[in-house]
Amino acid sequence: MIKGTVLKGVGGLYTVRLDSEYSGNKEINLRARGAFRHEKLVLLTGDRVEVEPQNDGSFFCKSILERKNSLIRPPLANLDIIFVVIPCKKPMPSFEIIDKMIAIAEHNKIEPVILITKSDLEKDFANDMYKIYRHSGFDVFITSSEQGEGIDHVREYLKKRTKSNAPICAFAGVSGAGKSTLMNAIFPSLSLETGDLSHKIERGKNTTRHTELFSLSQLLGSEYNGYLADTPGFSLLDFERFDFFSLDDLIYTFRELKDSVGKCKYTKCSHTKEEGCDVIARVKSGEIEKTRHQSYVSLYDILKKKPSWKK
Ligand SMILES: Nc1nc2c(ncn2[C@@H]2O[C@H](COP(=O)(O)OP(=O)(O)O)[C@@H](O)[C@H]2O)c(=O)[nH]1
Ligand SMILES: [Mg+2]
Ligand SMILES: [Zn+2]
Repeated sequence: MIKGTVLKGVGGLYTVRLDSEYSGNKEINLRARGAFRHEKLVLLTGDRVEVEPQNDGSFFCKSILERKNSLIRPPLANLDIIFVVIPCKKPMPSFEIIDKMIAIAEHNKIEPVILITKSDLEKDFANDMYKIYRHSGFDVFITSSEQGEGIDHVREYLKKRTKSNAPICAFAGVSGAGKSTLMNAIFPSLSLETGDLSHKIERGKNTTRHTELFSLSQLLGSEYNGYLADTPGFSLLDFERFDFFSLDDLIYTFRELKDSVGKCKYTKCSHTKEEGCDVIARVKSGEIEKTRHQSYVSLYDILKKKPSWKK
């Protein structure tokens, strides 16, 4: 059986990188068709598939292997590491959006790594963010594609993470965060399209239209494995409507909060305002960052309002 990974899909035509060469080819194209289409299965970038060569030389997708996870935004399957790209300015980030992205990643067993961009625009804010997320238990990088800050660190980090594993990694964040520019700075051979935010809206064009995986053995060298994706930025409105998980799961998506489970005065503690709450005590002592707890409370309120049939 020939297996491979879906690198991209544009207009129903998918590019698959095979695990080993077939007839001298490592990459093939295929269309989702026949029986496959009737099952209403939609291939996602990152999917692991079994393919079969046809008599006419084309390929047929036999099955999609079980997914570790799948996201709607960015539209990707089997993600292992998500680089949450946060600009210091232009557009100004909100902690709630950042922590929501992190929570969604954690819930889907995707490791969030924080990439602060455009540090040339707002150095103090970059440092504050760095402290908050390091203290909360994440790997964090401060970068400026403009000034070259942090670029080598991120490249080295990718090498470290892909030497003995083959993770699927993606850069994700709001439109205009500097994702494509940063990927170009790390890997000049990529030359991804980048653009000014206001410019994009004016022309109604989104510079990164689809999600494509790039092979890290091609970008970093043959001793490295896995894939890296640039993703189309989402607008904040898209993200507001984002439907994710239930109230009971929430605490487990905040890695530094979940140690408090079972330690509060009330067993049904919501960790938002109760007396005798271990989370609140740890916020007061400075062990938990205030902004992280504030995001937890906002997400708690959103999830509480969610109709029960959606839970
Ligand atoms: N000042 C500054 N601007 C940046 C930096 N990185 C990206 N930009 C600008 O931010 C805008 C959006 O960048 P882009 O990479 O297309 O963002 P994406 O939508 O996240 O892929 C572009 O006008 C870039 O020139 C940076 O490090 N510093
Ligand atoms: Mg882009
Ligand atoms: Zn509590």
